[in-house]
Amino acid sequence: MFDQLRLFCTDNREQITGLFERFMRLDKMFLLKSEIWDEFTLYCQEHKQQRLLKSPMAIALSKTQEISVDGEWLYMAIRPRVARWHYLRYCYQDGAITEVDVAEFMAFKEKLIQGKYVEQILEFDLAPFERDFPKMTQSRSIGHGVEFLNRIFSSRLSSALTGGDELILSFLRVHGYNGQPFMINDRIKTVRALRNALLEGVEYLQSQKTETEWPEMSEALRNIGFEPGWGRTRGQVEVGFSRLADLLEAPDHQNLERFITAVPMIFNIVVLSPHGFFGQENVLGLPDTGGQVVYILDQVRALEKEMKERIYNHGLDIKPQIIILTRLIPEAGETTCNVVEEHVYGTDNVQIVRVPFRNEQGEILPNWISRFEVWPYLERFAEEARHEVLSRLGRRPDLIIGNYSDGNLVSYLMAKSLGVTNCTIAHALEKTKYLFSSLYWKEMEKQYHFSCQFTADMIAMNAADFIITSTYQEIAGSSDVVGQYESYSSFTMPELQRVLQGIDVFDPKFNIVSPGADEYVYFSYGDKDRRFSEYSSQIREMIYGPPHPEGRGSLAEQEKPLIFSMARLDRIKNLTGLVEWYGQDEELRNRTNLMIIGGVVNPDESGDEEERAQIQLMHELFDRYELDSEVRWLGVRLDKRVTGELYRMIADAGGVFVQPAYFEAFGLTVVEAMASGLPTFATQYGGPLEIIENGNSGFHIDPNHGAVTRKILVDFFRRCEEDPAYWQKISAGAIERVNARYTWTLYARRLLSLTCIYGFWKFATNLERQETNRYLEMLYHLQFKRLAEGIKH
Ligand code: UDP
Ligand code: LCN
Repeated sequence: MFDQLRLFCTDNREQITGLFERFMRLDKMFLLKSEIWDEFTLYCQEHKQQRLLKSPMAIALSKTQEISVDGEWLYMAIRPRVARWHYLRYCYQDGAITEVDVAEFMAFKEKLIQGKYVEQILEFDLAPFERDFPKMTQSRSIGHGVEFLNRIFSSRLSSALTGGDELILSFLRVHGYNGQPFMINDRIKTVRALRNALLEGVEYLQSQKTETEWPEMSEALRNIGFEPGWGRTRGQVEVGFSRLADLLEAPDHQNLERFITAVPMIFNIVVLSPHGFFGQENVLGLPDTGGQVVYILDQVRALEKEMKERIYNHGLDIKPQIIILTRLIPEAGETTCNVVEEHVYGTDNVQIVRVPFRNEQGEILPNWISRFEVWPYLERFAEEARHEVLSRLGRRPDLIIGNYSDGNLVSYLMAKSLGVTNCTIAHALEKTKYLFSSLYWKEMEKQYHFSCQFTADMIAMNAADFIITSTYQEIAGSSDVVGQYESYSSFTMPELQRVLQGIDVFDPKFNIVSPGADEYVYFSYGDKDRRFSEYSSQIREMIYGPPHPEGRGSLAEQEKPLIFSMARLDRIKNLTGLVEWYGQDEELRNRTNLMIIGGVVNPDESGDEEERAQIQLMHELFDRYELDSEVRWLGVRLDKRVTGELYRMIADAGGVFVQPAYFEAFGLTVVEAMASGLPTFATQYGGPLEIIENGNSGFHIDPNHGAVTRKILVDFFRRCEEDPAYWQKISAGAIERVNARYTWTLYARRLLSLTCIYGFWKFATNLERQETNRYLEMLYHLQFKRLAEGIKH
């Protein structure tokens, strides 16, 4: 592509110069994808250069994500395929196009911001540390890291085993619980002895009745060299023995995965989620408190259930335990965030444990603070949290799961000091949420402290043993859109750091494991027998009742279907955008009512800057478009059973759900609404692009093009009027999609299996990445801590 482009530019210098001068005259230093393409097509039209539209320049520009420009030079960042980048430089003076490296591209952007080239800046680059580390090469493999590792390492393992390597043997030896060894004892000293023991073991098992359980066989098997953990029944133990025998004969990756995931390794898990209000009631919708809380509470329930089932099938009698560590907030309003310990409903042994944030003098911070301000408190929090965990479990946990940037950093610190497998989950990487968040970090620093956050992200992501993402697009985007993790591959924060390789999305640590929606709460409106009818009148009152004390607006024409949306009242959620589209569209107003749940209606009750601005804007829109009899806005926190029934009641009346965010990392409300059977219209930026198949299980909307979105909505309601089966079709498609792809049972199975496999490979290979970890430690101590100390309260 590049050679053709260069040739084309030489042969068509005049047109190319004209086009690039047009870019320059826009008087912007940085142009983004859609702008670049729009300007290019306009140029072709205005200069009657339609042939350019089929030229190598058109191909290059269609893949250009960004252009940086000044009076002398123009730099293009081209992404020809998912997660692959090339950088080109164009010189106005001689018309030459040259390919440059990422460092030069960054340096040029820094120059534009700072007004001069700055030679010396911290360059952060992980590539040299990872040269020998196996990486995937195909973009379709991204997010399937464990399969890749299994494939490449099982062939290595195969040759190691033929050479008499004792790897499997030593791996089996490390397992046990509270002094009780599992799997094998020291009667088995070599691989050959293991093979013989397995043969002898199978022979013995075949002499036993099918229903015989481990305790009856334990003595005989112990004498051969086996300890508990192989299974509860004779049949299970035999399967385990045969699998291992097969594996020792010829390790293929599927067999290996099956065997490793059946080894008892996970009894205790620690989950970290410091920021926001983490609680089980009265919290959803408060600032920084949304899907992550819902995700974790559903996650731990599913994990505990799966752990119990696995432990039972291993033939062990151990009660698994999960601890969620969050922040203790003494002034916690109507929440329980001031309580040190809370049992998680619907579980046997899962606790929320709260540890405070302390200032330098050791005093406890009394109030909620924004997720953007937590950085100076995390190291101390990690230290206290570690003591808490050790004293409660009496041992190290088997897995630490970090959530969001702060939780991931704490999990990094804890896993490092405890030597435990560490998994991180981003939920929402802020970098792609805010335009130019790294380039203009300085301007945003006071409010957002992205210098800390992006540095913390790089440390935690690179130190994690494995990373779970909810979708593929979260890692690597799509052919047109840059992925959230991909945005960390290279970027610059002028005057602070230039990142040449921050994260590599081809790293096999990435695995897509999608969350679900609690199936006991979010199920189809058509499932009449399961409905929570006890809430019907309360919900009817909520929707159609007179003005609500914590709301604004009451619906005058109750027979119209509802457009519903619910989210935290963050700017990015764009609930105000939806209200504005509605206000502007007469037909939509005639055909439907709008209901919004989010935030609080009184700005004085909000402690969050962004939320206050949104509340004010919402009131302005009500006034400007006179919406009080067509839009109902409630600033309430609902129990999730009420929410579930609310979705369904809106579906009963032919309504829809709209998720209008400028960007949504995943979007649990989207999955909840779809599971309830609501036709769902959700942003095309982020997770919903992958959750919804446009036109089948819902619709994508573009929050930046309100008029188009309004038309999509109006067309839908028109079509439903002509053909009511259309609503049913989309509703059924939504339910089907969620059932097939987004369930917590699938999630828990996968997460536990990943923990076993990464644990094994970490033990068996050099997955430890010691060099990388040493480098990250420097970044933590010399860069992150210094930045964090700059934030004071
Ligand atoms: N939610 C709620 N009340 C609100 C706002 C949100 O109950 O006022 C719940 C919603 O049902 C969903 C979660 O909070 O379970 C929001 O998750 P999502 O992934 O959609 O967005 P996030 O808030 O995490 O960005
Ligand atoms: C955070 C978000 O912003 C949402 O998009 C996700 O659905 C949620 O976390 C759960 O991962």
